[in-house]
Amino acid sequence: MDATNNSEDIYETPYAEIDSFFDSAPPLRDGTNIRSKLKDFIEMHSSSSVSGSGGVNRVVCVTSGGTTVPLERRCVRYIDNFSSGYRGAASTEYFLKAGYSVIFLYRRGTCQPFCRSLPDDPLLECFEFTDESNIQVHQSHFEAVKRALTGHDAAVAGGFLLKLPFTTIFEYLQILQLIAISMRSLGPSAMFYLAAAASDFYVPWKSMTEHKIQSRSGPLDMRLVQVPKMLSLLRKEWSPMAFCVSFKLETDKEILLEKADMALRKYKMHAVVANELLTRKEEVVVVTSTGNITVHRDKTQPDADVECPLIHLLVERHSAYIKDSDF
Ligand code: PAZ
Repeated sequence: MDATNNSEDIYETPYAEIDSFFDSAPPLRDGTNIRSKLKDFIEMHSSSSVSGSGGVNRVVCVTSGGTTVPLERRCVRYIDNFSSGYRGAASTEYFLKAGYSVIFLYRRGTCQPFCRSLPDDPLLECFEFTDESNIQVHQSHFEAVKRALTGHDAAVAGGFLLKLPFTTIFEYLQILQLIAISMRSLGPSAMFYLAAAASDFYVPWKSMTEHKIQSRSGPLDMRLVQVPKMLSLLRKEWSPMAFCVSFKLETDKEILLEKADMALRKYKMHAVVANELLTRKEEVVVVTSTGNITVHRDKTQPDADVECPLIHLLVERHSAYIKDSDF
């Protein structure tokens, strides 16, 4: 079952609802470690020691994959959604290529940057024993493995890629808040690219049962509460100077652009990327206050991604935004 919903767009989210979401969320595991990694990463890019350019580096937070909604505190069952994380992983690679540093906030187990062309079970399918002391890469997967290792190592070792995993909607929003607050100091050089499929409904921690729900009690009757919309808060308080791109997914083509346009205006996004479930790898529409731009994958190239022209366009828009900002 997918907890994604679209009835959000009409009313401004009261801050009390947001406070209540964070106050009642389970404490973030590993919060101290995440804060410290973020601090180091942002410090490095504020002083530009990585690029040596002397200015502030461009940093984008890419969110990727779907959030889960636990139904029990000792979670056996949860609600999930379809997102594979392909968009986020591919986009991360193109942002890195464009000279950005990336904070990749991803769902555990979903698609990773530089690993998109590996088979489903890379360990078992890419490697073979040659003798007792040697493991070798199969020739057929050599290029894919080389690309994954070199691309990933260069990005992480060079300090251009920070990967932070999440599973639940609680973790996702808690970490997003930490990232956004720490990116505030980057001013307009910061970008948010919110491609994760975040749940719209959840079970508040305080009303969640501790133990596994028992089937003997008959049909399950459970009330899900709406997840408060955090985008306004991100724009107004967490990182007000950042360039913000959110995504809108629909299955009904008729309402897609209208919903994207509503999100653009309501949350004061700089762009909303509208996509349909079935065609999301072929085409997206970038909705902005100055008009809509349809972006296609280059169909003459079998391996071309729609993310390539999409990131190119967004980088251009971000450059114009930085230029226009008095910073
Ligand atoms: O993760 P994926 O590559 O399978 O799909 C990408 C996507 C459809 C989740 C993304 O493009 C998107 O639209 N995210 C926002 C979904 C929403 O909450 O409307």
